[in-house]
Amino acid sequence: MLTNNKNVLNWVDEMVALCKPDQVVWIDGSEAQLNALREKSLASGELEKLNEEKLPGCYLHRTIPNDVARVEARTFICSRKEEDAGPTNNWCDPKEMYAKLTPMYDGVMKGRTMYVIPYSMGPIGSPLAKVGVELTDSIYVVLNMDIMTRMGKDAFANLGDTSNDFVRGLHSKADIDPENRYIVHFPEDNTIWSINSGYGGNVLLGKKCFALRIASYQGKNEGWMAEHMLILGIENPQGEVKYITAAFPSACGKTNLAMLVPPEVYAKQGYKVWCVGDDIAWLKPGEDGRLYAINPENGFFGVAPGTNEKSNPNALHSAMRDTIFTNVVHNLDDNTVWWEGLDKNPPANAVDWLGQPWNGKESTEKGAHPNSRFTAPARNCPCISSEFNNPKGVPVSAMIFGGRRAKTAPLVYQSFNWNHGVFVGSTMASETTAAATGAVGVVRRDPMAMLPFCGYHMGDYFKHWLEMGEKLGDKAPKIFNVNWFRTDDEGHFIWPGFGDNMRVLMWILDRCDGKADAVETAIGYEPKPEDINTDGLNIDLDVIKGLLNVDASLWKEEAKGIHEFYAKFGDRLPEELNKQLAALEKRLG
Ligand code: OXD
Ligand code: MN
Repeated sequence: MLTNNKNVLNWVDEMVALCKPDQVVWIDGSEAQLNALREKSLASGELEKLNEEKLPGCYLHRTIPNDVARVEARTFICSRKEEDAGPTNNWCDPKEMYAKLTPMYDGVMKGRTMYVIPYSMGPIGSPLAKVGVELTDSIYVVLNMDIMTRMGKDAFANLGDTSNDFVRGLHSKADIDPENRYIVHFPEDNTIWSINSGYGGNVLLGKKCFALRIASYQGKNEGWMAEHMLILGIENPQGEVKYITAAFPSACGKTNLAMLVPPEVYAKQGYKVWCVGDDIAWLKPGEDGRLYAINPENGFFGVAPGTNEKSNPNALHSAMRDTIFTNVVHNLDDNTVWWEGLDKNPPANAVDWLGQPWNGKESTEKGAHPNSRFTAPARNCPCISSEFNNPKGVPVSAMIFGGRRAKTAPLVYQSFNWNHGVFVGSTMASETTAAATGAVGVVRRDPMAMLPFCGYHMGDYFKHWLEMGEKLGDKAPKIFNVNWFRTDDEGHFIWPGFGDNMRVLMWILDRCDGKADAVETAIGYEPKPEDINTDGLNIDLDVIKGLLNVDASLWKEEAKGIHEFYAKFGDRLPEELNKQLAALEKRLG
């Protein structure tokens, strides 16, 4: 036992009595203990050791084929009142849910070991950090939590002997039965129960379950925010760093933006980009009244396919050591890994994510699962920020929302003020692309990219955003919207994206510093086309003008869609957002 905290000890005792493991092992986080667990998982086949020279400290894991992604349909927010979960979450009465799941956990760890994982989300000792304890029967979970969180006895030291402020996470792989898979949150009890999955997002309970769903609820009650946002810093040639956070729905390149490589025009002047986080930000007003952000995580749980030297060299290098790969291709020739989009040279002598022999030169099947992952320590990232472990966090100058829109949203615009920015975030959306099944161009709304991750009623969540703006006053970050995905008539992307997105970020920072002009449009402030730096790009001013064009007829359609979407929230939608929508319609004429 690593703690004298009675709240922890009593709860662990209760869960042990329920799950009836053969053994209970407290995870202190020492290398000796972790090494013993690695050895054990190699012996059982749960992990395979990769080439120590090419990929030192790296392992491969395969999940079972029905367990490869988060399961939104089986994810629940069990608040006592149904209306507190809101219309965008699955809800069940907590008593009913405990009654349903308790028999499933009863004796589930017989013949197994229960690992007790203490961990901190955020730098240990930071006023913004929080403690969690995850109980699990999976070594894969222990080893991933070691990368993704600050795990081990120091997390308990920070909790102290009497605090009850820790998140209770209970996970069992059970039989990995998809019919009985549940990812359940009891926000009022600080509790998460996950059963019948072994896949990252469902079982690394510090990540989406705690750091977003439970934390968003805590943040509302405690005056801070848990957001699905990357955090990056841009350093100018004088060595000053300004920080930006950004929320995008999945498949919009969040990890790539977080680790952006500056284009030549900025690199040669001495600009640098630093990554603080690629997925989650916890934000709280600091002593000076500005909003400060920490990344509660300690690693990256990144999507492997499409990650390569060009799209994201920093992520690739992060995953070259001490990394766990899940559901990628195993190259048997040199005992390394491969995935679609890594390079143009798939291995012929390989095993695919299903564990079957796979010849990448001949097979028409994908070798890696599209949602295959790398779990890599943040410390490996070549552009990790020197402030990554700063307990105070970093001051945020700008917040960005974005999505994939073919025609509607311009390359970038600034909201008129905080409340208008909350409106912009609340209407965030992406269009389905030809790559997805179903109709093309269907708008899927994902407010603040939090739709699957908000642990309470989204109407109340918008209200919380508005209240944070009131508290921050003129110290609030400026809010922007970007769209890297405008297409021409042939459906080709117009904007080059990737590192060149920095050109847009620079306008954003210039606006924050009062250094750039703007043009007022119906939807917000836009750059003058000549204020987007195109040095070294083969793009003329007319193209930039096109990228900034606001088509009033499309926006009138958009406003209709927003009305429909807002109707879901009933009277919990803050009146301010209705006012913002009406004002937009008025400006559109
Ligand atoms: C993730 C997600 O895995 O947002 O980060 O789905
Ligand atoms: Mn995410």
